[in-house]
Amino acid sequence: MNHYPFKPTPRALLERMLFIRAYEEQIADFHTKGPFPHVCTSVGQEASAVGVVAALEPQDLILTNHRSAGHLLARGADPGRVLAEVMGRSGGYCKGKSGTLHVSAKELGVILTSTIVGGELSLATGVGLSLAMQGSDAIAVCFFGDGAAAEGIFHESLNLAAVWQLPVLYVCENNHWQAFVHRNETMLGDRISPRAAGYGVEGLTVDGNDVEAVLAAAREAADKVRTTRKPFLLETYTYRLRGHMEPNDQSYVDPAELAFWGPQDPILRMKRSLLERGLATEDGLAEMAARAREAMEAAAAFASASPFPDPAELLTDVYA
Ligand SMILES: Cc1ncc(C[n+]2csc(CCOP(=O)(O)OP(=O)(O)O)c2C)c(N)n1
Ligand SMILES: [Mg+2]
Repeated sequence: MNHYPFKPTPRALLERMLFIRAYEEQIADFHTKGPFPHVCTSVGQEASAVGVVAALEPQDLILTNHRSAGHLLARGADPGRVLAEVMGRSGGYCKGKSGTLHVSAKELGVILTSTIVGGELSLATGVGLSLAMQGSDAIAVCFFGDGAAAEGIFHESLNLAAVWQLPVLYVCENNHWQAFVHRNETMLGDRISPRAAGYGVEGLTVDGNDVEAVLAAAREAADKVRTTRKPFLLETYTYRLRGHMEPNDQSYVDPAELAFWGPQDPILRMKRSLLERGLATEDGLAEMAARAREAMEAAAAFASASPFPDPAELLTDVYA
């Protein structure tokens, strides 16, 4: 698979979502087999990652949160190296020193995973300032959750980006959950994007489970940020189909909610759409999914065979 850049045809969009899903399933599979690091998966949110990232240019910089694998893989990260990082192996993107919660892939412009909820928001504003000072044509893109949007740092980051006119595309993945707390307990109203108006920033909510709708909205938003050099708040309205982290636990989730969102799975929807439009066959879709699974088996073999970092490397690549 040619990881990056890719031409976002309808089939390629589905293929990349399947690739991410297969990666997350590989993580879940590891958890059924024995001790494995906790990982926050993004099952159900693949359209948000793929649609937004497909709208970006190679020079753009991405900051993300604890649910970052989809963003990395959408950008073309090698799943073996992402997995190796999760497992603390030297073959990982950060030589096994970051783990899942801090992984970055500088060569892909994915410069930060923040495990501090909302931390990516203020850092993205800082990256936007840096791009503005350099006169760059790149934009910064910041993925964060609905929970982060309830923090004070959201206000400070958007306000400053608006006042200083910084080229940042803020992408709120509103997945209905904030760890083990339903967003109904922490916010009134359904949407995050109307908050943008309070800062004089343009905001938009898109159906985050429709990958082509996300791509179209993200293109429009990214173009605006690129040309006006002002921030934009895009909300991808989606749903987290698994628990907060692996191993999966959804005992606290209302089964009726899961039953509603299950059929809204972005991969199911895109498959149906391709079949209806005659852009794929059932056999073709099965082959596509099988290729993704094979790629993940190879990734798992690579990561498992990768050695742990040499203790002599403990203090290299570390800022003090
Ligand atoms: C500052 C801070 N507070 C609390 C946590 C613990 N925590 C990790 S993820 C999370 C929920 C985040 O929810 P949201 O921003 O909606 O992101 P999602 O997990 O849904 O992608 C919390 C509270 C943390 N990592 N950082
Ligand atoms: Mg959330």
